[in-house]
Amino acid sequence: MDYIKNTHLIKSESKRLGFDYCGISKAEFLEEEAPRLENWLNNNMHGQMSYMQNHFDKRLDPRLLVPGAKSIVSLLLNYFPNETQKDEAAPKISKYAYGKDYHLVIKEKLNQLLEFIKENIGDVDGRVFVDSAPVMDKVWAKKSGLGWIGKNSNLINKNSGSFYFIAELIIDLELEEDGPIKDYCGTCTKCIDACPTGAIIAPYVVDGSKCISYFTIELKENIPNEAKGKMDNWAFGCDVCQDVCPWNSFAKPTKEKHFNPNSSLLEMTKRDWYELTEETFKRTFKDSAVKRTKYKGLLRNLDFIKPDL
Ligand code: B12
Ligand code: SF4
Ligand code: SF4
Repeated sequence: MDYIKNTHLIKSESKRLGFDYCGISKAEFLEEEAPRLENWLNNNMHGQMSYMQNHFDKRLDPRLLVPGAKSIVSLLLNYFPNETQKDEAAPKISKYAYGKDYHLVIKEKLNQLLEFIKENIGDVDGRVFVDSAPVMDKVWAKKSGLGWIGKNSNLINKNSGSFYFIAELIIDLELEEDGPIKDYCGTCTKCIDACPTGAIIAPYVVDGSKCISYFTIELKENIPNEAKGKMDNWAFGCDVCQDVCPWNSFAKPTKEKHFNPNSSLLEMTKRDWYELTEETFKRTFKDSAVKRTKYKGLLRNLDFIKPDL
C-alpha cells in the first residue's frame, strides 16, 4: 500500500532531519475544540493577543488553510537544555529561549521535509507551520499520538515530557494515521497548585491573560499591578507549570545544537541583568527569541520584577 510506504518514508526522513517525534492525523474539522476555543475567546482569556481572535474557522479546519488537505504531519523538537542560568538570584528566562530562535531553526527543517516529500513521493501540495498561523499545534500533536494535553494545557510526551516545540506540515497526501493516546495526569494537580498567578483556572484551562508568559512576552502595555509580587522573578516567559510536572523528570537534553544555551545568557548575574545596556542586549540576544520583547520590553519586565531595595 502506497500510503503506508509513504508514511514510513516521511517518518524516517523527519528523524534524519533531527525531529524527535513524528505522528500523523487526518485533516478534519476540530469539532471537540470548537466550543472550547469559543469559550476561551468569549471570556477574554486571550487578553490583548488579538491574533487569537482572527481566522476562527481556519483555526478549526486545516482544509481552509490548505485546500484539499488530507493529512497533518505533526513533529516535536526537544529544547530541554543541559544547563540552566548560573546565578540563582538572576531574573529568569524560559528555557525555550536559551538558544537560537526556534522559528528559524524549525522552519528550515520543515521546508526540507516538504521538499523531500515532493521529490520522493510526487506532486504533493502543502504548507509548513511552526507557531506561525491559525493552527492548533497541540491539538494536532495530540491527535497524531505524540502525547496528551496535560492540566497545564501543554502537550506531554510519555517518554520525555513537555519541553518540546510543536510544528506541522499540512498536506494533500493520504497517510497512515496514528491514534491519540490516553491522558496520564491522573489525580495530580502540581501545575495548578504551583502556578504563581493562578492562571490555570481549571484543569486543562489556562487563562492566557493571567499567565506570566503573556505578561512578559505578549503584552505591549504595562504589566498590571495585580501581578506585582507574583512574577516569581521571571523576566521572559515562565516554566513553573512544566518544571513541577512529574513527567518532565524524564526530560533529556536536546540534540539540536542550535538550541544549546547561549553561554553569555547563562553567565549573567543579577547585577548584569539590571545593568543591561542596549548594546549588550543586541549582542547577547542576536538570534534569540528574547529579541521579541525588544530592549524596551525586557527593561519593562526587569523593572516590574525588581525587588524593592
Ligand atoms: C496563544 C499561545 C500562548 C498564550 C496562551 C496559552 C494557551 N494555553 O493558550 C500564552 C502567551 C500565555 C502562552 C504561553 C506559553 N506557551 Co504558548 N502558544 C500559544 C499558541 C500561539 C496558541 C495556543 C492556543 O491555541 N490557545 C487557545 C486555547 C483555547 O487553547 P488551549 O489553552 O490549548 O486550550 C485548550 C484546553 O483548554 C482544552 N480545554 C478547554 N476546556 C477543557 C475541558 C476539558 C475537560 C478538557 C479535557 C480540555 C479542555 O481545549 C482548549 C482547546 O484545545 C500556541 C501555538 C499554536 N499555534 O498552537 C503556542 C504554544 C501552545 N505555546 C507553547 C509554549 C512552549 C508556551 C510556554 C511554555 C512558553 C513559556 N515557557 O513561557 C507557555 C506555557 C503556558 C501554558 N501553561 O499554556 C508551545 C507548547 C508546546 C507544548 N509542548 O505543548 C506552543 C504549541 C508553541 C509551539 N508551536 O511549540 N502561549
Ligand atoms: S507558564 Fe507560569 S504563569 Fe503561565 S500557566 Fe504556567 S505556571 Fe502559570
Ligand atoms: S503537573 Fe500533574 S496535572 Fe499538571 S500536567 Fe503534569 S501530570 Fe498533569
